[in-house]
Amino acid sequence: MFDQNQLPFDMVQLLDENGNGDEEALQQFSDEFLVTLYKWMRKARVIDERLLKMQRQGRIGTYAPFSGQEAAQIGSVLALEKEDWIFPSYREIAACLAHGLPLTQIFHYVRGHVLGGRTPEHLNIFPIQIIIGAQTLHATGCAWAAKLKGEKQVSVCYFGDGATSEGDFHEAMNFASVYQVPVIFFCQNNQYAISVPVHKQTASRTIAQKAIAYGMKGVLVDGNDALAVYKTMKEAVDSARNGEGPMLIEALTYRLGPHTTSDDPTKYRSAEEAEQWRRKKDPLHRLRVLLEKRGLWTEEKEEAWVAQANDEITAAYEEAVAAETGSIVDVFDYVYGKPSKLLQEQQQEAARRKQGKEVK
Ligand SMILES: Cc1ncc(C[n+]2csc(CCOP(=O)(O)OP(=O)(O)O)c2C)c(N)n1
Ligand SMILES: [Mg+2]
Repeated sequence: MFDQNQLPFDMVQLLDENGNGDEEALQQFSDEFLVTLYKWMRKARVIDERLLKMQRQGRIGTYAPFSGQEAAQIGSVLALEKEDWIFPSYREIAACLAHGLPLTQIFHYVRGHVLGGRTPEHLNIFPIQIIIGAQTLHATGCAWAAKLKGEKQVSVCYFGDGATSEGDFHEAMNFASVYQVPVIFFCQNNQYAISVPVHKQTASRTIAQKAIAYGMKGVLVDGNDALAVYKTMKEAVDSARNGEGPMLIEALTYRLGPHTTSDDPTKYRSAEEAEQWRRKKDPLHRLRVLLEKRGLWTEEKEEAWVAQANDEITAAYEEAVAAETGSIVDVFDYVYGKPSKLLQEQQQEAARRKQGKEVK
């Protein structure tokens, strides 16, 4: 039988589960950077927990929690330049925020407001993708455009382990490598696609090794180690920016919560399994230990950071609630740059019905 263990895919890790690592390797990260990284991750955790509660209170719609995946998202996004494009799925709320998306936008999105699908003009963040894997093609196209125009922007698509079974993923990988476009395929392998565990998703030992077939570099990184993720992503982005083509990164992580607020994970995995990850491999814990060793963390600071995050959440929520409710007539404006004749007719009909008070 083919022995996949021969393939060169050791996991990149700088900080182990207890916050220890090679001192020399850790010296490359400044105190300021470590605090920024940790504060973002802490804030992301608070936001995720609040959003989950708000869904239970009926304040927002269906929500896909990302707790456990903060290091993968924040670590990777902080390695980008503001001009770089990101193509998120519904799971990457933390990545979107750290790349500049205002929290109010997230509230618009989870409250089903039309504004939630529109990124403010100056931000290079694609709308949140629900169709599994589709954004891999959009990112590849965007990166190809940058290459043709001679621009230096890199495109990063975020997707899950389940997305690697979609044709879109393979088409995007193939095209990106043939045309050597500056795109990074960043897979958050959180080990489940709803109820399907990763060993039922693929027979490959790693997702990273799928890169070999397309003639591109693949790297497996500990997705709960924010420093390893940052370093891996920085190298990938620098090389793509220098014209050295695409890369596939597999960040091995774990979704601590349900797939979405409509899911009950106890139906397909043991509570014990999730608890083990929460207790032993929490991405925040190991970074906090490092910060503490450097004298950068105290309980008071933590409390202040959490309080600040909570205030921001309350303010963003209130701003979103105060926004004028959209009308059914508006949604047609945001489908294409120039609306088709059919859409125009539908919009006119919606306007007529609205006048007749048949719709809102
Ligand atoms: C093309 C397509 N097929 C099926 C679905 C239904 N669906 C929503 S989420 C999901 C699982 C995706 O798992 P993964 O790619 O691992 O991402 P994760 O949710 O774990 O972040 C599926 C099958 C969909 N949204 N799009
Ligand atoms: Mg998954």
